[in-house]
Amino acid sequence: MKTQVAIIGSGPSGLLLGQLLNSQGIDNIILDRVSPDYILGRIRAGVIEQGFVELMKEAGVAERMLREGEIHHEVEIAVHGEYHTINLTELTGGKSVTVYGQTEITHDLMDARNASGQLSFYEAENVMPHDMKSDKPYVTFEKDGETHRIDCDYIAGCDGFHGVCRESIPKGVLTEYERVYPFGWLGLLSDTPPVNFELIYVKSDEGFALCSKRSETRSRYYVQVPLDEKVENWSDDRFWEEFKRRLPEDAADRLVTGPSIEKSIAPLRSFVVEPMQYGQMFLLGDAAHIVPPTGAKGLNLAASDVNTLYRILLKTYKEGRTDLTARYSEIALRRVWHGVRFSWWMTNMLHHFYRDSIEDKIRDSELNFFLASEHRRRILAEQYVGLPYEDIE
Ligand code: RFL
Ligand code: PHB
Repeated sequence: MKTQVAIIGSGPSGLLLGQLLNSQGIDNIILDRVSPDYILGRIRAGVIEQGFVELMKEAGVAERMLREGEIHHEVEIAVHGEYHTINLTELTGGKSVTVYGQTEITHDLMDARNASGQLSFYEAENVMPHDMKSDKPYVTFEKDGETHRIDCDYIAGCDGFHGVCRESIPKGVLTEYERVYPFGWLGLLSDTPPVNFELIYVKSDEGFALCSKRSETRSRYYVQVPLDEKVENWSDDRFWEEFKRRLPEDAADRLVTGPSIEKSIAPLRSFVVEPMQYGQMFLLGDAAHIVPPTGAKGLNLAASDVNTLYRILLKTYKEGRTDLTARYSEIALRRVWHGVRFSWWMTNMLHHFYRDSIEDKIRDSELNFFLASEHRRRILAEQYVGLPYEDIE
């Protein structure tokens, strides 16, 4: 087989890149090692920046998101029972975020891909990129006992943190930056009315909690748990009890509990590799960087990588530019580091690390400092709604 761009990974990065390229007549094939249903079963992000919404519009797949997604003009931070409202729209001169689940985005992108007739291979085994340093890279994989080969111009590594693309780059080429936090988030999804219209990030003596949602009838809640916690030890009742303990009194009184649809623990990590490319292969999204979910930036950074690579490939194919592909990593990383810093900062301020330590007292002080004036809340708001994408000249 032959294509222009071989895309490894059918998460939001791979699907959105494929759809944008399709819209400009740039041929691509998507490969994933698991099935579409498996991908749709992962419950992940919920807060979408405006830049991402604009990209979905450009790809022609935003119709349902615009209809069903909720626009949020505010976010609440509750510290030891006291609410602080971050008015995103006032503080940023009119910006907002959209609450629309990653599962729904993936669904919409998969539907559009099916309608486009472009090739995709799911449950592809032993996917492997080759000759990335040459101008004739290719990808091999196995499907139903047969080995296939895709010759291409470029390979897009959209295969997440545990993917094969980053691993296939020779040792010594990449520099890895990593921080593992001493806790994780236990998340629960339930068909119960959300406790609040706006999201509430909660800092309490018992630890962090987050009230999020997927719709007016579906809630997504999280509590900070030690790194070694096992999800099997958390019955729904135990979750609700612990979650309620952390909420401000009025929210605890309003909370409606119910059976979980999904419950899982995500460890928190900051991770970046530099550079985000190797020859004709580019790394996008979680394949190149991971952030703790506190700033709601993971999926949004994946979208900005897609934006960067898409615009570079467009100028390369349509305008004959030969200089831009080599600059992908440098351009993408500038925005990535802002997102990594913001997520690290929010994680630091909102979580307890080690009880009674001087660092935890300083974290409290920093949070109080940033919530105390409009000028400082604006710094938080500008980053929460998302920094602008860089133009590709
Ligand atoms: P994905 O979604 O992991 O998709 C990668 C795909 O690649 C496939 N794959 C392979 N295919 C072929 N061969 C191989 N060897 C392969 N290895 C892997 C996988 O099967 C998979 O289908 O990466 P992508 O597309 O870069 O998307 C990244 C996002 O999923 C991630 O950043 C976000 O979910 C992070 N995140 C959040 N981001 C936000 O912007 N806002 C949020 O509110 C938010 N909340 C969250 C989150 C992540 C969470 N967890 C569980 C990590 C909340 C949580 C709890
Ligand atoms: C979510 O709804 O899953 C969510 C929302 C905001 C975050 C992280 C996760 O910061």
